[in-house]
Amino acid sequence: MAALTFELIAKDPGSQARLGSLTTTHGKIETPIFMPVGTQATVKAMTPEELVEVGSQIILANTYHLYLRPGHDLVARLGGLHRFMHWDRPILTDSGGFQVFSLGELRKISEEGVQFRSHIDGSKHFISPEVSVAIQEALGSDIAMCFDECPPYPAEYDYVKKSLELTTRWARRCKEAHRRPDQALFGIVQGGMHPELRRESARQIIDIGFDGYALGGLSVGEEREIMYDMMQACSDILPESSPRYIMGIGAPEDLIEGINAGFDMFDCVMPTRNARNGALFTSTGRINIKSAIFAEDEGPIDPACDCYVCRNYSRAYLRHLYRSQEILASRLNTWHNLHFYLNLMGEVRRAIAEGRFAQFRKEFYARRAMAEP
Ligand code: PRF
Ligand code: ZN
Repeated sequence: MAALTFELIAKDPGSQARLGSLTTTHGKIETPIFMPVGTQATVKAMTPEELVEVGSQIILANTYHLYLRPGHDLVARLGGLHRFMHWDRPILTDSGGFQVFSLGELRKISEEGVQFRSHIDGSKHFISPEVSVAIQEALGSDIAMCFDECPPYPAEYDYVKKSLELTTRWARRCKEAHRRPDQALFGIVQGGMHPELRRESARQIIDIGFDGYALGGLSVGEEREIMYDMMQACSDILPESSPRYIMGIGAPEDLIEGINAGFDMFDCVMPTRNARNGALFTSTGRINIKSAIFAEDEGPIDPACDCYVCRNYSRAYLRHLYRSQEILASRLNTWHNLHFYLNLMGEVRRAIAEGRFAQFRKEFYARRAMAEP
């Protein structure tokens, strides 16, 4: 059995949006899909049962963090990541590339790999494409990602060109090092904010051949329009028969634009991190629950939401919990935000299945009084 199969179920007539079904070792997921981020083998504030309750089908975990603590060998000895964290559905692991590059001063890049110091205790480490693959195999995720270099923004054309070529050489090494027949491996397209470099990177990564393709290096400080242009630059080059993933994206409107450009998978800390800061998503836009205007508001976060939180708690109570720094504030806010994201993906899938995604996208912006990009 292949580690991964992707079935294209429908294509929207008025856009590039696709409806698909992705089968992994730990089961099937429907696409387009949002993957909640569980960096440390936990989606902060939620049990796995609660993640299922809000509609999660697949989650993301991070190689860098789990390598440093508790260690991938320990996780392997305890039966792998699924068993360790009590999550028996699909898991995608990011390769550590992006996380290591975010360390700034603490890292050094060479052809061989990246040397860095731990953000936890300052100890010295080295991750190469081979090491990243070995860690992800030990963790036992369903989908592993290639080890890539995410160039900073802004960056010079020549730097970005050299960087994408390094990412290609690393991708080849990842594919050669990858052994687990029950784990899929995705390639990552880089190329900064230059459409021709994006296309060049995409061609090189496709040439090597992977189970799926991701866009890295987006949402690193560039304007939204530029990010959307990069999605468009790659979408007609990527093979139609493979799943396409945009890494670390984004706000609800970024997901809509990614789907509109033909992408299938997304992940971002935004719903979970924002929740812990009191920023909540609604069908008409974002609110901050700490605002005084909610002090005596008996209504739910979003009258259009049917989640457990919106059915049972008022804005006034949630504001009180947040201001009192109660643990329940993080739990309930995360619950609602994840439900919001996953429900949005469900609505998107229904719209594509019925051939009305273009109309859905228009209404999405109209509800928020936002201009369409
Ligand atoms: N590479 C990897 N993971 C990532 C990114 C990347 O470029 C991004 C950029 N948005 C998020 N996560 N490996
Ligand atoms: Zn809700």
